[in-house]
Amino acid sequence: MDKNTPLVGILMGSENDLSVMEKAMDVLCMLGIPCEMKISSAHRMPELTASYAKSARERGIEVIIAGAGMAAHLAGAVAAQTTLPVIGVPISSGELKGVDALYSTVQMPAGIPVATVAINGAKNAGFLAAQILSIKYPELINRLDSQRKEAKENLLKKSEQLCIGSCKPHNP
Ligand code: RP5
Repeated sequence: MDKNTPLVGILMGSENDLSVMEKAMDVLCMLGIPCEMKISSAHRMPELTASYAKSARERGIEVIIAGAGMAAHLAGAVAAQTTLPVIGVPISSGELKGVDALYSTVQMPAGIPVATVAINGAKNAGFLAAQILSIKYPELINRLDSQRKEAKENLLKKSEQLCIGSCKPHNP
């Protein structure tokens, strides 16, 4: 894996999506996976979105994560232009709080899939991208396993603390 060549392209429809989408980048950085982030609106920048998707594979990108809110067509528009795996992140914004974006992102026609995560599920988009890449880059398998082990240990610690708390004598 060349640290200077992004393997994952993270796209978002607006700068207002950044606080959600940067969580995908955080996960990829934690796992040592080079990535790039760009704003590319399916509606406001349709030509740029298409050219990014069309040229992604030849630039070395292996997975694309695309997040957008409201009438969220970004992930689908990207998937229409590439056979790279595309992970869609519906973002909560506007009156419908992401349900509109979820439906727009997940309901793709047969043959043009978008692997859709939960509303604001950018962290899982990062993990899913890493798991896809682990097929080709086996060094990621240990990193993913360690991350799960760490998450489990953190939960066990929290669980022990809960038990101590609830076992305190009750003084009315
Ligand atoms: C989508 O519409 C963007 O992804 C964003 O989530 C939503 C609203 O965009 P802004 O008006 O905040 O730029 O295209």
